[in-house]
Amino acid sequence: MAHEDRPKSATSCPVMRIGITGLSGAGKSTLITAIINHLENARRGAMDAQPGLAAIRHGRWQREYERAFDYDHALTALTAEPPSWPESTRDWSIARITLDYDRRWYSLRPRRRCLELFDYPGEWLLDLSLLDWGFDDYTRHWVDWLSRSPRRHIAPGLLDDLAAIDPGEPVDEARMRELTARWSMMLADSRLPPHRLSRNLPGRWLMPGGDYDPEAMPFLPLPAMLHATGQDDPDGSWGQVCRTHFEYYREKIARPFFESHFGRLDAQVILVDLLGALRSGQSALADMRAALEAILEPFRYRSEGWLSNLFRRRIRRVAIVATQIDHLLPADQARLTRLLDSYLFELTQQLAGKDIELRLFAVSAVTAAQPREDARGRPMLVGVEKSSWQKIAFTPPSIPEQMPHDLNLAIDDLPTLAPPAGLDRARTFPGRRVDTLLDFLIGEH
Ligand SMILES: Nc1nc2c(ncn2[C@@H]2O[C@H](COP(=O)(O)OP(=O)(O)OP(=O)(O)O)[C@@H](O)[C@H]2O)c(=O)[nH]1
Ligand SMILES: [Mg+2]
Repeated sequence: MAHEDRPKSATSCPVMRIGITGLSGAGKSTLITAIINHLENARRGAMDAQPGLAAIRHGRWQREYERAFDYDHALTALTAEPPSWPESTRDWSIARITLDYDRRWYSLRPRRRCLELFDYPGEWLLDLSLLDWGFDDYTRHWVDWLSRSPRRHIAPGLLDDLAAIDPGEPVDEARMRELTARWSMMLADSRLPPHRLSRNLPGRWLMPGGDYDPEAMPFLPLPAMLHATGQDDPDGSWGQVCRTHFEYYREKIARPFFESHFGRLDAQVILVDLLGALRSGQSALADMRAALEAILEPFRYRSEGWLSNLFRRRIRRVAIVATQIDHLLPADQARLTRLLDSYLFELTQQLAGKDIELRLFAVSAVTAAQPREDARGRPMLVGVEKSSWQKIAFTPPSIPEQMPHDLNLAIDDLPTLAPPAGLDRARTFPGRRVDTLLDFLIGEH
């Protein structure tokens, strides 16, 4: 592992910091909880199958830090009777774990390392795309997205109403409030089933975090600006206000987040709800892939822009991880990895040979469904339904190994499950491939 020149923490322990992100509900908090649980149970063989992790003797979660990831809360929820999933999180936090290693007496490798898992909303990561945009680019993208299905149908008339605004006219506050309310609704509906679209910019509109209020400085795309003659819009006009607010958002909200956090990441994990996107079909799959391409753009081009420099300063490993695969039969879980591979083939091709290692994974952080056979010997899954707490048996849809080139693939709906009963902090949570993912991120090879 080439981490020897890492910064040290206050306790002089070399730090490895890994970003963990994914859109709301992708499974970040549950995966971080499962990772800490695996590391805490190192002594009990939680990671014995991974030679790269074999030297880890002990992992200890650190509670007493500012903005510490709330492992206590997640454990309380998962191990309660009946168990529930960790509550949804709305801001960033960091899980700090000290790792003690078994070393031979002559080994020069550190005997202790600090692992930091930086949990932040994937919605914010999507704002990467708009850092290079002017307000006209922002408008142009939204005109394109809103004029196509399914967004055209999610917000009927919204594009026309925005296009009818004369950027030179003074802002009408009531009209602004009405349109921003429709805008928020369009973003929320785009994100939710049945659409499950990913590129719902600006990212903090739906997921503001602690220090941003979208209503305080609202901005909307103004299609009429794209045909304007180029003269400056007067103060207080739609054009001037929306442009100023957009630039404020880009410079004072989005950019500082990347500047203060990204230069310090050694690796980045991006969780994707591939099963969710498959339930919604072609447009959700296309939008999610476009979002991933936009996010990984800084790695694709060897440009000297600040963004590329910032990202490539440290980040060497990127994992794209399909989550919640316990909703599938074991044979389909393996096929899902190949499907992910086929889905993201072009992206992995583009990044091959660049100075990052991109790897795809399909994991279940906490397996909630158990494989069984029905009376005729056919495989099925049993689990407990999340809202009704009823025990259910279901036959999940089978998964093909290849993604059709036009992404025209959809699977049937799947039930949402409650966590399994009987989880205990002192034993490894049942999961799939959490250890393989960890090995890729921090393993010593
Ligand atoms: N079956 C199963 N469901 C999971 C698993 N991980 C997450 N889920 C489901 O996904 C939901 C969201 O998981 P979280 O871990 O809270 O996801 P998150 O990305 O932290 O979500 P936010 O904090 O809202 O952004 C949970 O409430 C569960 O319903 C898993 O490993 N197996
Ligand atoms: Mg969370």
